[in-house]
Amino acid sequence: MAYFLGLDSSTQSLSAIVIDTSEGRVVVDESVNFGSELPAYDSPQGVLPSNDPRVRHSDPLMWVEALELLLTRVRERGFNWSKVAGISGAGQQHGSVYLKEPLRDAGRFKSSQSLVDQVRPLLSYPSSPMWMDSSTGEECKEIAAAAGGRERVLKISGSIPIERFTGPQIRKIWKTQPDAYRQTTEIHLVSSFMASLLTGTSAAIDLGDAAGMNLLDLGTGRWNTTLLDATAPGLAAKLQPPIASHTRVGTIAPYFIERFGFRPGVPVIAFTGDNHSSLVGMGAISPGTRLISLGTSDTVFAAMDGPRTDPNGYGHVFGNPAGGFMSLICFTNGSLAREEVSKRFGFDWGKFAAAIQETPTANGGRLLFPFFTSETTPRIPAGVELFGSPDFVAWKEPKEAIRAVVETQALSMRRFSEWIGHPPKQLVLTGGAARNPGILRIVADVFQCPVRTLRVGNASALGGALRAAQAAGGIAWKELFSAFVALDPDVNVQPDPQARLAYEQLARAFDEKLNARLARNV
Ligand code: XUL
Repeated sequence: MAYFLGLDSSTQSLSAIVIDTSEGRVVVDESVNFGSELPAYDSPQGVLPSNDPRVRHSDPLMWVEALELLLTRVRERGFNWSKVAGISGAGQQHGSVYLKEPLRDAGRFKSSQSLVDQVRPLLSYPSSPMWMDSSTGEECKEIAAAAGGRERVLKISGSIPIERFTGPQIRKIWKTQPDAYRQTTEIHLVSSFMASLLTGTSAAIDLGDAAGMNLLDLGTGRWNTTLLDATAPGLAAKLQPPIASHTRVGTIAPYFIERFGFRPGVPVIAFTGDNHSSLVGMGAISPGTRLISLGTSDTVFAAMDGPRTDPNGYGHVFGNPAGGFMSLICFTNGSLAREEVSKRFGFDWGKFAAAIQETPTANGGRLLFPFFTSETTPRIPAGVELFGSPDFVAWKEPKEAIRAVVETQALSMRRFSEWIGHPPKQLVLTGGAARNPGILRIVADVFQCPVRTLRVGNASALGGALRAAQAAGGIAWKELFSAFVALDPDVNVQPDPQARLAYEQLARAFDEKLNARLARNV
């Protein structure tokens, strides 16, 4: 059999891609949107409402229900799940799920009942702190102090203590929900939780995603005792040892065989983080290509030849699921900010694209700090600011505001990715916004670097399918990439040398204003 399934449990949706490796074709490409299709979870953008703007949690049962809905839908559209020979996938990074008991018996989920009803009683804490959460500033300080300082945590784990990372989030649960913490026997990331559902048994966290927890020793690939102790008591017992990303974590559980017609014995390969999976789905597992994913968050990432860390503490080093390391910088206000500005003017994506076409390079010096929610790079509380003409500042120049948000985001990506080293020779973009030619032009001109996109849009779900084909099907990366990862021949945006000067000036203004804002927040 030559069919492999990749899943991507991201912030706003769950997606599935099935590849047919004998024909080199994508045969299923389907998504469930949490906000519009599962309104009962009250999470229009995949996140539960909260009175505190720093607190961001999701309902893990929403992900469970989305899985059932997605598998049902694909089957109803005529695909036969018995064709699938291997499964892997990805989850949004950092989010954690708290279970009362580890899953040991693959047969415990009965196909006569819904999966949601069977998972609900297993949760020791009803919601999952997720990557948009920025409420753990105190916990980060405490962890740094207990572990010998931020620099030491950076050296061990590849990142200073970061609010959204799982370790600080676990510490907060321990401090604020001691009963729930005590009842928890196993903590999962979104990735290992999804894999555990599919196998019916607890899947370990993979080394790639584990690096986003502030708990892993990047050098040894083991949980670090100093960091575990600095985070919460008894934590080691609640985490299985991390595993290499190509590990087979089990086979498909009877529940899915009986309910959806999967073949018994189909291997499930460890799930990883969504950015890690995109690295694979973009065919960039070796150093050389700089990638930008324009999703709910925007991320800039690349495979690395060694674990170099960001001296400013914004960037991260994660495990590369194909071995070695990857760098990553995450900008929380990605699509989130683009959507907010569009909503403000009632613009759809067509009008958004036109606005960029109808406004000039560097926008007469206008800038829009798009921090609709607190930002992680740079670390800054929520607060939107506009700089430019009085009308612009008063939100009376819609087209200019659209261009300004995209230009400011691109300038920020350039400034905060410099530590990766070697200016990129080419940028490959993915994510919904990468279909917008105006955004591609701005990125090419700001970075003064050619910009390409890929033919298959959902790089993270594709990465899951490719990882399944490599690990379960024994197919070489090279073969998989040449069949499935093609640059779009119609998109090759060369930088305009004349834009260089305009953007150098705008970059100086951006740096000045951002430094002033950062100084205010100290
Ligand atoms: C990366 C990060 C986000 C999430 C969302 O560190 O927090 O990119 O993975 O998808």
